[in-house]
Amino acid sequence: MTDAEAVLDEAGLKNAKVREYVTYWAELTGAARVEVVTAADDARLIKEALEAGELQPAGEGLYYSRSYHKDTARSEERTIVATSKAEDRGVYNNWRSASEMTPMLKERMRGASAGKTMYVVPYLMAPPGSPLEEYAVGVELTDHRPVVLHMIRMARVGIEHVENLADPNHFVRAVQVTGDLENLGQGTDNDQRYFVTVADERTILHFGSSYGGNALLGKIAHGLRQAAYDGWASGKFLAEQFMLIGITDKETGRKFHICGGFPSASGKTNLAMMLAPDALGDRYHVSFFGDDIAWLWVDPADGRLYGMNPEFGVFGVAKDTNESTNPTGLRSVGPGTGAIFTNVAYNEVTHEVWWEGKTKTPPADVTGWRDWRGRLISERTGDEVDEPWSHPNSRFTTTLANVPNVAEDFEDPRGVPIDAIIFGGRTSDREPLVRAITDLAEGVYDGLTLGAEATFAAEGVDGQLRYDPMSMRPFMSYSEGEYAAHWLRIVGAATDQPIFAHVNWFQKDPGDGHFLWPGYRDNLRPLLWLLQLRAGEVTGRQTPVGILPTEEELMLEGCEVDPADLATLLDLDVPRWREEMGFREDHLKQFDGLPEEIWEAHRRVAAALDEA
Ligand code: GTP
Ligand code: SPV
Ligand code: MN
Repeated sequence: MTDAEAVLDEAGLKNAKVREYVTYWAELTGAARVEVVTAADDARLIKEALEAGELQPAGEGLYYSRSYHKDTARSEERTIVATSKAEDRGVYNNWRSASEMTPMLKERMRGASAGKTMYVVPYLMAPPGSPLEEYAVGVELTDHRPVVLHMIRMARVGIEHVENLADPNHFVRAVQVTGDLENLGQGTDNDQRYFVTVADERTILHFGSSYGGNALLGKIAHGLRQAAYDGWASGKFLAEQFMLIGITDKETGRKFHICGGFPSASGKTNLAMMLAPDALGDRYHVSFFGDDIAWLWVDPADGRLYGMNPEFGVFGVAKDTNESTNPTGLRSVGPGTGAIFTNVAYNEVTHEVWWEGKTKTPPADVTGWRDWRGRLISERTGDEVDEPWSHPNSRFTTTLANVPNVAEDFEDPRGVPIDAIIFGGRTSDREPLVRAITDLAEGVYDGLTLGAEATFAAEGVDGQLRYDPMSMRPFMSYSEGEYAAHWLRIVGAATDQPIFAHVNWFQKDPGDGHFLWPGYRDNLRPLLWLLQLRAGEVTGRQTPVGILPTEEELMLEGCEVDPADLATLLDLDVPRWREEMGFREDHLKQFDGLPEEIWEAHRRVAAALDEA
């Protein structure tokens, strides 16, 4: 192999701790070459990837890629948080001891990058100058060029982020080794993959995938799991799978910010890219700050909760993105954006891409079209004819700057003050359109009891009804009891408290299964009501599970919702809720050391339901 030291010298990478880390892993993985990457290398790397067939052209400045067909989503089962303290074991973090996992991962990675290039990707998961910048620095080592191209879009990449650190050792070590994808036993008893965050050593070791959250380590492994652990260990901040938006009232000039968690593939990106409904667009504007991760802290200077998006790009679900659901999404991957589409359908003649829901029906002329696995559509027979053309977890990758409604101040290192925190998921019954919660413990309790249908963003769980606390179930890195206490401490330190709410865009008619709420752009309506409630401009009606809007209070002009459906959306199914309280009790009982305030909130809600 080439001399890693010489490569680092040539790149001007001087941080001795980073150099040590790079040379150690170059040696262990047996990579044939080392290459240091900066965002400015993008055009060259794109060209190389096109030549190597890792990417295909998909229009002007647009690219297409396929991942290995057994490597298309996060694997929750194979994802582990390891530390040296058994107290860090939670219900969802798949805790194992670091002394067991680190040697195991090293063994798997040993020699596994032979013949390949090991790319060194220094990155920052924060706008430069952020008060949380010291937690945002990392260096991903990857042996797969498309991972580099995704990282350049999803994080701020360049050696400047690791030079001149106050503590040269304070960066996340994030190693991704792809392995022999065809022989890893994905999904079998002999599964070789492991995706491990050694949280108390700030080291991420992912073996056996080059797709999405398994491989773009700045994103959820660092931005969520590691950052959540750091935020708790330092006592300074929260890191959550939250979107973050601004809403401007153009009439009054007032600006509001809402953040909130919906489980994977449950509407965060769509909400953040939301165009106000036509009838409200003259007055209100929604701006995009983030669609998947928010870090939250309190500024003692003004006592407000602040939030920022650590990411630089969007890794969004393609399915059902179209002119009516998400026109902003389509613009953000338009010509010249440098966007990369993965695992959608691709036309090798015209270079077009297509996914389910992009248009009502697939292209009529199937000439040149191949499905996400690369098989010609024209050669489909029998049952294959009905199979989707794109993978349900197919995605697009683009930078924030390409998002038409990105906020002017999206890179402001100070972050933005948070007015409201919302939770929501795919819940086909019980959960009304919106219910507001003004008490902190009850808000945290509500987040912890978020129940929803799981999606295809993770392998093998699609459609399962399960609790997904704060939408963090797959990203939880320490125990849930501590997590709840940390939430109460951080948000409790704000003298100006945000309002909480639970929203649900996914209630269905039990008869024919249609969604009761039109969703997408219309989701602005319940959010405006929530802000009005916080400002004391509406009162709603108090129920045992929070404040619900009355029909008159919701701005419904131009909204096409069936009156009977609307009545259901704004109603509370009390018997169903009483039953739910029993499930919640069992769910919460799993968590050791859950703060008494959370149990009190649970009992308060249960008692109110009994009286209702
Ligand atoms: P991750 O990136 O996996 O964390 O997902 P996400 O929460 O950002 O979900 P996203 O916005 O990408 O939406 C996932 C799927 O839900 C897409 O297929 C959307 O079209 C669909 N969806 C989003 N919002 C709505 C809505 O209001 N109503 C309905 N019916 N579907 C929606
Ligand atoms: C999710 O699954 O919640 C995502 C996509 O945001 S991934 O980066 O694959 O985790
Ligand atoms: Mn996500």
